[in-house]
Amino acid sequence: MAGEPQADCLFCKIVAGNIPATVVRETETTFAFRDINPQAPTHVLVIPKVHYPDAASLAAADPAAAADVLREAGQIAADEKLDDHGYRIVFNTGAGAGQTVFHAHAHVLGGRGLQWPPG
Ligand code: DGP
Repeated sequence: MAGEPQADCLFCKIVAGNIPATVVRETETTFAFRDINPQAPTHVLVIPKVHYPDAASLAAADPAAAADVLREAGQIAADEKLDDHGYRIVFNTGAGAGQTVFHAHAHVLGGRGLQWPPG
């Protein structure tokens, strides 16, 4: 069923504690952990505990959970003191845009200068 944990989803397994991760924050609806392949000094992934394949489908089905992900991203940026120099929240959507894990997730990136446009 939409939103339910998927047996073959890496991030559902991380939420369930079946795959270890360096946890940054957890709320009733979200889970945040450090990216295994960091692209910046701070690189945290914020995911909803419910399973949707990308951010747009999450927002359409469960706007409150999508808002929770964004709020957590902002809180992590503040906790990691990224506000002074700016940071980026990225939702890669679709394989052509670099999405490799099809469970909605926000990348929170900061701690270095970030170029625009991104590659
Ligand atoms: P994306 O390419 O936007 O789908 O981002 C997926 C991210 O997930 C990518 O930056 C690497 C990260 N990742 C993949 N496998 C693992 C894992 O097992 N643990 C952690 N912490 N991160 C992972």
